[in-house]
Amino acid sequence: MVEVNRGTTPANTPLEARRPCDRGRGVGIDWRFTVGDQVKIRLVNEMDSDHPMHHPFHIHGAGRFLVLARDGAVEPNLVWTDTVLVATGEVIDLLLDVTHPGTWMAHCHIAEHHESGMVLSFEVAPAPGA
Ligand SMILES: [Cu+2]
Repeated sequence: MVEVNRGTTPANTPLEARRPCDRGRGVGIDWRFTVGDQVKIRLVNEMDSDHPMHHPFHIHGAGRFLVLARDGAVEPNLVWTDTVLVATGEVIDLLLDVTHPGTWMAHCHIAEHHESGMVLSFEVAPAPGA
């Protein structure tokens, strides 16, 4: 069988997600939110990664999000969703509306990528006084 793409492993398909206000690369992913938060998240799918391709990014039940912009261009059709396709080389800005407490997962929806490490878990605390 001809190999079209290199095999994916946690070493060559890292999921690096950070808030726009975070600085630097490769910082640990430690999302901690509270119900009621509205969080901006930037997804960067680097063209020069070891495994450049589109990634359907999904956030489990913590809430819903809007795609605010793609490559800096404001998204004209704001629709609540839980998954967005991040094209190769694309930068997407999301606004996550956090509505449900618990431990949740965010990941690429391609099973091979998820299993090779494009996944994180994060915590959502209940709303104060709840
Ligand atoms: Cu993927």
